[in-house]
Amino acid sequence: MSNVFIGAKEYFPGIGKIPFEGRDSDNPLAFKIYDANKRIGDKTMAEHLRFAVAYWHSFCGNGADPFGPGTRAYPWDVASDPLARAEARADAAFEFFTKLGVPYYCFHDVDLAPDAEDIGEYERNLKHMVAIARQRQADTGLKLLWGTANLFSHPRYMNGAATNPDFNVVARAAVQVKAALEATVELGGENYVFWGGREGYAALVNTQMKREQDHLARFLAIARDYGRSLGFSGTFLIEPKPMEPMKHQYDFDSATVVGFLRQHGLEQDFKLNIEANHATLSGHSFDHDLQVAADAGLLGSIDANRGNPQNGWDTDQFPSDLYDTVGAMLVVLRQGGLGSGGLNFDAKVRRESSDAQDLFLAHIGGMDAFARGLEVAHALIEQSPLEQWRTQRYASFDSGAGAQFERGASSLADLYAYAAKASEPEQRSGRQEAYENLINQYLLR
Ligand code: XLS
Ligand code: NI
Ligand code: NI
Repeated sequence: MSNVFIGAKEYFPGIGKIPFEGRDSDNPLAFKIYDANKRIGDKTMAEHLRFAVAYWHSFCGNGADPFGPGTRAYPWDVASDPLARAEARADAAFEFFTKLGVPYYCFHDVDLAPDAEDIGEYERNLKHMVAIARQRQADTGLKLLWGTANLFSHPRYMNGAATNPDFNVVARAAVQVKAALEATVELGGENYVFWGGREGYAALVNTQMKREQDHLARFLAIARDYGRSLGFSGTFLIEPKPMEPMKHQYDFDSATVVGFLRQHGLEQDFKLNIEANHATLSGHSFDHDLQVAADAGLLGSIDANRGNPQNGWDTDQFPSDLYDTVGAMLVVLRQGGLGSGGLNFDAKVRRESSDAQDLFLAHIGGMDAFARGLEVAHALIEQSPLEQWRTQRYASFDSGAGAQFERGASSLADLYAYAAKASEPEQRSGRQEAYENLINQYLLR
């Protein structure tokens, strides 16, 4: 076992670099499917999947829920000085990233550095921690998939950040976005995320919805301009979520955000970061929201997790359902990959999972689940009749009157004339069961 650790202290003793051991291994601390350098088509698994670890769930969240405190006492959370705790947390985080073997991580400003109401102190804390993270990135080769600002935890944001009815709060939110953009640029972040947790309403009766949404668009535009002025050439990402914490959130789902971006002329700089559990919260499936974003040319990145069919909230569990990961990777492969995006595990171990090892097991499982999704989706596209079946289903639009209609060259009267000459259309089965059987057949191969 190699002793990979970063700072003065090892935070995950007894756990070395996670190896790939293949499907026959029973070692819980080994990958069974994810083999970073294995080629799938024209790219390696690592290049396709671009995994990232979420700083907040993995190093800040300790299992607390509305009914009780945390269940995990973290060894990096002991110093009385908040900056010293942040430094220890960064050591633990980079040790974890390295041992796990992921290329990327993601953070909110206040995951990395202690928050402060005094703006100068907040900025100093963040700059201090960014310098440390920059050094750790250089030491380990880790990269930043995206940075973001937490505009939902501090009580000042209870009525919203960019959509707050009070301009003073909107301006205060800009302090954090400016600092988080600077941090992201300083760390070479490839994307910058906006998740509007409080951008919505608790009650429509006290809300001017259009005004709030216009403010949001304006805020995003000036944040974009500031980022570009710093030389940020990456993608800005909006992460849809329909509700929780608010009763209604403006970035409801993919379709809503696509429309919003186009309405406000933001679609050149902004794409979507689709989170599985947010898609299901909005009443869609994960692959539905991915497909809507992809069809708009706006699928930028993925927050990989899953909900729980029995619960109505954002349980942020680690992805383990292979059917889900196959569905997601079909969309990703068909659009030619995630570009500068990646698969960020915006997921937390259960409150009941109290061993240090559980964090590794959770990520190993999630990485294997997506690696298998990748293998199966690739085989379905390249080897199975799936794509041919789908194309065949629309064959009547490939030539003749159907092609003319698709080109926009037919009138309603043309269609009438065509139908009047033809006989009653032949019944064509949708063959859903055949498609589902095909997926299972390839999953079992
Ligand atoms: C919460 C969101 C959040 C974003 C980043 O539900 O998923 O974690 O990904 O602010
Ligand atoms: Ni979430
Ligand atoms: Ni998320």
